Amino acid sequence: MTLKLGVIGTGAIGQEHIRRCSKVLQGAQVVAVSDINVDGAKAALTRIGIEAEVFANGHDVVKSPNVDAVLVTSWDPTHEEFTLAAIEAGKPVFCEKPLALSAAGCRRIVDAEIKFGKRLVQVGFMRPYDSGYRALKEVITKGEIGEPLMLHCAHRNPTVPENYTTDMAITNTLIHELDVLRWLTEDDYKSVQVVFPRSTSKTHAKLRDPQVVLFETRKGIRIDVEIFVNCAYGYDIQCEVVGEEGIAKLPEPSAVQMRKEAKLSTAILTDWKDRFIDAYDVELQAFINDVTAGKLTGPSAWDGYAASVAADACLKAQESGAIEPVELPPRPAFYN
Ligand code: NAD
Ligand code: NAI
Ligand code: ISE
Repeated sequence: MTLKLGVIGTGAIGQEHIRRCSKVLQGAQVVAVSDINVDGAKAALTRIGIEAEVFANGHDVVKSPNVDAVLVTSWDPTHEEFTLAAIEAGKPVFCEKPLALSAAGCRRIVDAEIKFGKRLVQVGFMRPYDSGYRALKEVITKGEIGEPLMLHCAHRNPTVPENYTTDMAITNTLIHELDVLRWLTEDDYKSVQVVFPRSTSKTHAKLRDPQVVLFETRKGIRIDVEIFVNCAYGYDIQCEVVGEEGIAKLPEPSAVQMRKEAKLSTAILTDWKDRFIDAYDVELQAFINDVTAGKLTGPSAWDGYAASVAADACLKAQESGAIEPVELPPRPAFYN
C-alpha cells in the first residue's frame, strides 16, 4: 500500500521532506502540497522532479479525499491550526516542531486527539532517531557512567534570518533540547532560569544572542544549554552528560581528518539539513510505517505539550530573570 501524503509548507524543510518521501523512503507518495507562496510551491515540485496537486490553502490539502496523511512544515505560528484540522478530519499528521507556539495551544491538540480516541499526531522531534543520541542514551541506561548528575549542552547555528527574535531561541531552537533531554534523562524539568551573556555584534536589536538556559530536573540533575544562533563558525550540537562514574558525550558527525598546510583539521557542518539528515529519514519512515500499520509510536502530542510547558517557563524566565517553575501535569493514560 502507498500512503498518499499532503504537505503544507514548501520552504526549506518542506522541500527536504518532500524530496525524502519521494526519492529516499519507501511506502509513500506526495500527492498534494500547499504554500502561501503558490509559485514557490510549484517551483519546489519542479526542482524535486515530482507532480502533485497544488492548493492555495492548507485546509484544502487536509480535506482532499486523495490525501491519507498530512505533513505540516509551514511556519511555527501555523502548526496548531493545521494539526487541529487534520485531527478533525481524522487524518494522521506529522507536525514539525514546535507543535504549537504555547502550551495552551499544544493542550488544545492533546485534548482534540484524546477526544478523537486514537493517536493521530507525531511531532517532528528527530533527535531521538539520531544514531548519536541513541548511542548516548544506551550508555546512560546501561549505567555505564552511573547516575547522571549534570548535562552541558550547546545548540549553535551559524546565522539566522532577520525575522528571528529572542523568544524564537526558545520556541524554535531550544525546543529540540527541551524534547531530547527529557527523553535522554527520562526526567522532567522542575525549574528554569535564563541568563544573557554579552551579545554578539553579529545579532540585531530584536535578538539577544547568545543565551544560557539553566534547568533543574525533578531528580535534581542540573542542565546548562547555550543557545548561540549567530555563532558564525558552523552548525554545532553538543551534549555532555556527567555521571557518578564517568562522562559520556554526543558523538561528533563523522568527518575525514586532514593534514594540510601545517594544520590538522576536521570539517564542521554548517546546516541542520546535513547534520540530522539520517535522523529525518528515520523519523519519517517510522511515521509512514506506523500510519500504514495503524499505530503511531513516535514523539507524541503529549511530548510536544511537555516541551511547550517548559518553553513557556523559559519565555517567562527570559523576561523575569528569575528562576521559574515548570509545572507539567501528570501524563494522561491515553499516552502510556
Ligand atoms: P521556511 O520558512 O523555509 O518554510 C516555511 C514555509 O511555510 C514557507 O515556504 C512558507 O511560505 C510556508 N507557509 C507559511 N505559512 C503557511 C501556511 N499557512 N500555509 C502554507 N504554507 C505556509 O521554514 P523551514 O525552515 O522550512 O521551517 C519550517 C518548519 O519546520 C518550522 O516550523 C521549523 O520550526 C521546522 N523546522 C524543523 C527543523 C528540524 O530540525 N526538525 C528544521 C528546520 C525547520
Ligand atoms: P521556511 O520559511 O523555509 O518554510 C516555511 C514555509 O511555510 C514557507 O514556504 C512559507 O511560505 C510556508 N507557509 C507559511 N505559512 C503558511 C501557510 N499558512 N500555509 C502554507 N504554507 C505556509 O521554514 P523552514 O525552515 O522550512 O521551517 C518550517 C518549519 O519547520 C518550522 O516550523 C520549523 O520550526 C521547522 N523546522 C524543523 C527543523 C527540524 O530540525 N525538525 C529544521 C528546520 C525547520
Ligand atoms: C530550525 O527551525 C531547526 O529546527 C534547527 O534544527 C535548529 O537548529 C534551528 O535553530 C531552527 O531555526
